[in-house]
Amino acid sequence: MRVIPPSELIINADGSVFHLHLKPGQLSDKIILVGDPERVSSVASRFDSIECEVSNREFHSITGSFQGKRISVVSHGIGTDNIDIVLNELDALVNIDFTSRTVKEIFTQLTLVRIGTSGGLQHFVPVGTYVAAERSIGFDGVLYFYANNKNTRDVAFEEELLRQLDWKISEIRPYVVAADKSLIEQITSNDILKGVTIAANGFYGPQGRELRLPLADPELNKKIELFNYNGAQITNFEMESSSLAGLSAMMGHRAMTVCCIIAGRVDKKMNTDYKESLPILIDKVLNRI
Ligand code: R1P
Repeated sequence: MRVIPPSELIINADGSVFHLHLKPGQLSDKIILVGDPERVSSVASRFDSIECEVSNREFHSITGSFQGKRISVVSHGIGTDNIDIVLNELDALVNIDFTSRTVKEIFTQLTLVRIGTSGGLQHFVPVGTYVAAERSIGFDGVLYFYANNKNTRDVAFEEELLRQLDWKISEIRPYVVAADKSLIEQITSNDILKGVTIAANGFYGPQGRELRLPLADPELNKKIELFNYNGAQITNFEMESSSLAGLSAMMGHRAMTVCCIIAGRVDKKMNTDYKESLPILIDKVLNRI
């Protein structure tokens, strides 16, 4: 059996995993992921009891009980690269024996729901809408570093995307992955739109925001708005759903992202009071997870 060396799986002196600072046993198999470390406290404020709370860098975690369900809420910061850290460490906490440094014989499946904020890319996705990423388009490259990533990707969708967007950024090939189907059914209802979400690898240029630096393809957002693949249109931009869905599928976990639209990128509108609409989404996910 392969023993994973200390340089590959870094365990802190107190027995916790390198970045998250969680120890095996402190994590529930039901996990809510949020970007903002402060949002962790907001989710946990609804818990009936708190079991543990740890914090390191942007990674803030609380495990507790909500109406009889043991739930962990973990912040991942911003970006698909952070998701690589969070997913690998969450998976290691349940599927690797920290003493023998070997993969456990019995697999533990995690259920992961990311609650995020997002920019709408269509008139039918106005500020205030809740959108679940049934499919994600990754502008990042995280998945490409793992073997057999093609098995989790929708290559036909990717080809159509490159064609319709007349993709000019040849150094990057966007990839397409699906969220866990059963989890999407469990979490969404008529109140949450099922959409196609782009996980951008940046907030400004990669989402078509031009401040001082000109864009490589100034027409990209317009083409994204017009894209249509068998009736599916691209609904929103955020920054994590692709690597979350892709890595989770490859590891055998159930994962999805649901976002509250706080900016209308087509209408050029912004809701700076979004902290008011997120609690409603948090309650829906807590009740349904
Ligand atoms: C950018 O401001 C951040 O907000 C969105 C993006 O995905 C990115 O993480 O989500 P969160 O509000 O969950 O962080």
